[in-house]
Amino acid sequence: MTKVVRRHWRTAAVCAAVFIGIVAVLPLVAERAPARQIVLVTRGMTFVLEGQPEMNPIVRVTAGERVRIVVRNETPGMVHDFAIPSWDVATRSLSNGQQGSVTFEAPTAPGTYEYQCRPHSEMMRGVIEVVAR
Ligand SMILES: [Cu+2]
Repeated sequence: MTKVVRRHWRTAAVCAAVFIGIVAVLPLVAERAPARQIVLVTRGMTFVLEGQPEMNPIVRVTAGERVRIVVRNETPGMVHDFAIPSWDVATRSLSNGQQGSVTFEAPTAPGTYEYQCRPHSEMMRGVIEVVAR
């Protein structure tokens, strides 16, 4: 083989390797669609959306949407968590200054679901509203 032909073979092999690599990785990337992030912080014995005043707000998500809810405990001296009992998701217990998260795919049908802090479920509770696309 001449030098030129050998170089072409090497280029073709590199291209093939890159192509196979892309094809192999694409399904993984597609499965991990980025989740929209919603940040809740605790204020005393309530939840608020970061930067907003409303206590225990309605958290709106779109049907089928992939969502990550990050919860940060900003209540000195209190342990909180965040759970959506009917979906069986919950953070671990969070001390002041700690944060946890839950990631989920919202149901495809509109509806309302309760969220709560399990240790203080009488005061720290609200609704996740799944709205139609
Ligand atoms: Cu709590």
